[in-house]
Amino acid sequence: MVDEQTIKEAIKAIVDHDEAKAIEITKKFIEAGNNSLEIMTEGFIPGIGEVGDQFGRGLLFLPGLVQSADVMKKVTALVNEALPEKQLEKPGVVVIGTVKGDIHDIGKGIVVALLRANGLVVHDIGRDVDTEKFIEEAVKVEADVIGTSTLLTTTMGHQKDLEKELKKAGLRDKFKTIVGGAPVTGRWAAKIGADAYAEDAQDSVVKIKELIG
Ligand code: B1M
Repeated sequence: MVDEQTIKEAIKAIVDHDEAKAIEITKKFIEAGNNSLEIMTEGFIPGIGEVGDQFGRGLLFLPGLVQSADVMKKVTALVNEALPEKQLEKPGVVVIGTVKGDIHDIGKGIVVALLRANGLVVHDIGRDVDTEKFIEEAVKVEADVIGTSTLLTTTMGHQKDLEKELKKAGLRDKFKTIVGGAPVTGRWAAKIGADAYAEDAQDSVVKIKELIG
């Protein structure tokens, strides 16, 4: 449980791209023995959401967005490092990346960290990733699940391309697929034929465990 004051300060630190303050809040929160993910979901994610709203309404320009994103990356690294780890007897293998044309990777980074913390073996192949690369990597590491993230409406179509390319290669039954990202919905997942949709990092752990059985 994060107190109101800390939530307000965390949101402000991201909006003001105040790196020192954001790091101070994160360290204090973690050192007090709290679950690091709480400050992320209750403070920093709403903070970057506010930045995105301001950008979308033309109240903030790209340099401001970039600076807030940089602070977000720093605190995400601290939060991810502090996640407690679980061991699984037979861990599932997941290949994950952000689709071609999209460089947003903060949310994917949180998903990756939480999956690893829950004992899954995760191959993070980065951002701006070609559809072919997802398939190549999944075959190479004998993945159970391929996960694609996208934040742009203009790049969502690459999640559909993956389904098509898997079918074309005769590999659709070999892997389960999961899609996520701010513009993605369960309806979109069903429409393109993905096996699952996850709303956030916690949901991705639940859904991937269900997929792996
Ligand atoms: Co950009 N951006 N951005 N941006 N950016 C958005 C997405 C936007 C909505 C802002 C806006 O206009 N209001 C808008 C997209 C509009 C649209 O497509 N409809 C936008 C735009 C337009 C752009 C540029 C085109 C701007 C420009 O250059 N003119 C450009 C695109 C560059 C490109 O990709 N080719 C751009 C660039 C950037 C930065 C580089 C400055 C930076 C990204 C830095 C980085 O990621 N390394 C950035 C940021 C930070 C944002 C916003 C503000 C925040 C995104 C974020 O990190 N959210 C965003 C506005 C917003 O989302 N409100 C915006 C926090 C993160 C924890 O949430 O990523 O949703 P999210 O991840 C969640 C869930 O979605 C889910 O779990 C995560 C954790 O809870 N999830 C998954 C995500 N992936 C998953 C995968 C799964 C399962 C769950 O399974 C596989």
